[in-house]
Amino acid sequence: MAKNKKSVKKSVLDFELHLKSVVKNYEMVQILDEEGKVVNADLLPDLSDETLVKLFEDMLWSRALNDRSTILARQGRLGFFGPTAGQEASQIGSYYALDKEDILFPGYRDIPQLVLHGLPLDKAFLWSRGHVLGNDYPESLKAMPPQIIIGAQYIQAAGAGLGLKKRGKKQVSFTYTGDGGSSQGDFYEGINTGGAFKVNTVFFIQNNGYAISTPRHKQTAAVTLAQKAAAAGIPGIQVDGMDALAVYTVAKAARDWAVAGNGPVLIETITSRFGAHSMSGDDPKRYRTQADMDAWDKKDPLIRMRKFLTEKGLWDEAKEEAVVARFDEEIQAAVAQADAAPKQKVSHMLETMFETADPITQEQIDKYKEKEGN
Ligand SMILES: Cc1ncc(C[n+]2csc(CCOP(=O)(O)OP(=O)(O)O)c2C)c(N)n1
Repeated sequence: MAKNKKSVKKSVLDFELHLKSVVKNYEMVQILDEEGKVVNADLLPDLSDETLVKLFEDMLWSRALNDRSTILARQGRLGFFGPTAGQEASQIGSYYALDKEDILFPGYRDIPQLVLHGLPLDKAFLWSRGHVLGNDYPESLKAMPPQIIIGAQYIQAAGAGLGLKKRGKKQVSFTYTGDGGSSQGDFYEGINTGGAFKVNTVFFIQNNGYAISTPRHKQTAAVTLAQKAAAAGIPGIQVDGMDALAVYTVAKAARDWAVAGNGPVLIETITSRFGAHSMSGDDPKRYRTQADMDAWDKKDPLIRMRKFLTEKGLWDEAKEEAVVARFDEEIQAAVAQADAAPKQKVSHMLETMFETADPITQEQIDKYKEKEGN
């Protein structure tokens, strides 16, 4: 047998060194610190003052939506609601890097991005209530309904990314899962397929530290979630998920990379959800310490963006009061619109399941219609 010319160095078996080098390769990207000071001017995105202000306004809108939805859920006026407060930089910052023509595969917590992409807010409320009209999307909206099966959207996004690639489109599919989602088989299948076919996709993991009550360190032994990309042969990058400008910059670079035909990117945003997992009886105080929650409160994405804009002379308290009051009015109007939707009937649900009903479904539709008296 021919001898290897180069002998493998003994250090290859130094697994501790290996782990350390992996950590080194996945340094978290940050542009704004907690005080809103620019700590990495090289990466500062070239956004106009107008866009910076709009980005912050959309983050405030998302917080207002979270706060109003929390109240509505407590009143029993919503069905499922996954709180989003704390994740505004991760969600809105990333969304700003994407295009209206890109295809969104959201998870259940990604309602803000879905609404910004074009889902009327009253329909988002109807979706929450399990109403069939909540899935009745405008023709122009390039998005799937929010995925409840954690991780499943990764496979679908990879498939859509492959379609875009094969058609030579300058568009991407983009999708979000959580830290828990990154332990799912679907997650690995999605990024693996994406890497093998160099699809037009941007994959996000919003690492908010908990999968319901399971902390990130019990979820996986991986040092970072971004490094999971290595197994798929795609770039993985970790970004401060409380810093909207950093998330935007990384997401924009990833989109450019994918659109240029290089394949997908996996982005891990380090973030925190300030509220409960959902409104179905979860109490974070039972699995999070007060010190942990206080530390994350200081990293609030709204605080640093507000300070940054104020320092630039683009923002003040009066502006904030006015926009937040307007958002609350708009959100309440959308609730009223959802309340006015026709009461859901079983026949309606069955009728909207297939474009053309098969004979058995049709029989059921007819039976229900008779019962419902129409
Ligand atoms: C395949 C699957 N298993 C279990 C569940 C139940 N479940 C709903 S949310 C959730 C935790 C998800 O946590 P993570 O992915 O970190 O996302 P986050 O909710 O924190 O945004 C689980 C286990 C599910 N929806 N789908």
